[in-house]
Amino acid sequence: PPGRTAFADRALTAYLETLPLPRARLGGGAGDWRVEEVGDGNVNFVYRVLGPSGSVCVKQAPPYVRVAGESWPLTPERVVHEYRALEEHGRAAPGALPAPLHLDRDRHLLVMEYVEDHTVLRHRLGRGALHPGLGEQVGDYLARTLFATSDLALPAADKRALVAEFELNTEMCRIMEDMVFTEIYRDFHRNSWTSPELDAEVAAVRADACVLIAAARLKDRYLTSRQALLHGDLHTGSVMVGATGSRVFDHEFACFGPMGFDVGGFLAHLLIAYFAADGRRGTPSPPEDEQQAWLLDQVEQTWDVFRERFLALWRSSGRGDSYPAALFADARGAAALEAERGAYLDRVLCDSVGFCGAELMRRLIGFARPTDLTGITDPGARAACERAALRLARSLLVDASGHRSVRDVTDAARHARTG
Ligand code: SR1
Ligand code: MG
Repeated sequence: PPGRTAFADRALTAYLETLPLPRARLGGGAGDWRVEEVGDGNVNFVYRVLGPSGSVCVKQAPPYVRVAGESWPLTPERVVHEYRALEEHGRAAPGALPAPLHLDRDRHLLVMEYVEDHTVLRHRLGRGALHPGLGEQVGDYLARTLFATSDLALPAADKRALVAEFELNTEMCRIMEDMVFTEIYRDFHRNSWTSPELDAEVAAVRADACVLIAAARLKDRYLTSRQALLHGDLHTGSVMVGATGSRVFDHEFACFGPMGFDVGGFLAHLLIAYFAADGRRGTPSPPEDEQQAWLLDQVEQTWDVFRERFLALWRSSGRGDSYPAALFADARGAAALEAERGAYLDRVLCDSVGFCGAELMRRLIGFARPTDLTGITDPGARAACERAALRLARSLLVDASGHRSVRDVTDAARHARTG
């Protein structure tokens, strides 16, 4: 039945021939098109279809988690939310996402631009490479998308309608709620870590009331905040990089939530790459290599650019219903509002630091451990860098507000690395 299994190549090309936009991009007809399965994520089937004039990407959501099969059912409706998030975020940050071309609600399938000559950021980082401008590009994406979908930019009625639409992505949010904030803190069959090397650390984390309370507080924030439309799973596997910049994709976990969930999630994966670089080389030891210094610089750049561009957008386009302009029209009001803008961003930083710690923690000891870490073949070297990352995760989680600037975060990463 449609949507239940991977497409056979011929069925896919015959199907695409019926769609005007993809057909125009590809050129020629179905007989001229080549299909490659390119997905390496946990959840969906992804194809690149190449024609004489161009290519498209087809993503199909089976009613289960691809890597687990039918033993782990999952709503295929996720593709609808992904498509809608591509539209909403694409409007806010033109050029920063692949262009959506077609949504088929019955087949649970979307077609989008295939971004040629780009590489998944995680793969690039795993080879020790840099991508100049990364922090600037992702910081800009975050500022534009999070601002545009917040109450600072949107009239309340429009915002409520969008919130209501994305509330329906509840099964995907449930995965995040469970995976990030709950499952890793107890015995659960899908958890995994470098065992036995990290057994004692995992036991200590689970017995640490400060960690458990901090994680629960963040879960509460994720559950209750409707601050902006999030990507919802922004990591280095959700960003493609190339000579012309970066593209953010894979919005299937999109929902309204706290801005810091996206910002902190991305920072966590830059930091995972930072620690993993030691694992690839052996035991952590100073000095940092060139990539590690660059990664910490990108942590700072991402936040600094996000903050500055968000503030600029607020000053120029803050026409939403919160902070009503009429109340801050005179000079005293304007000064008070400008101070409040800084305080708002300070609160986003505090959230981001906490969520960064939570994401680090779950990627070290839960399901979906990243290839930066699993690719380190020597368990001793892997455990050593993971131990350092766990130290940072704990400190960001339990003392988010103690990290008052992004430089406090990068200092803490250096400190955790050297023990
Ligand atoms: C159902 S597993 C979900 C996790 O794996 C995917 O790769 C996502 O990144 C998510 O964190
Ligand atoms: Mg994904």
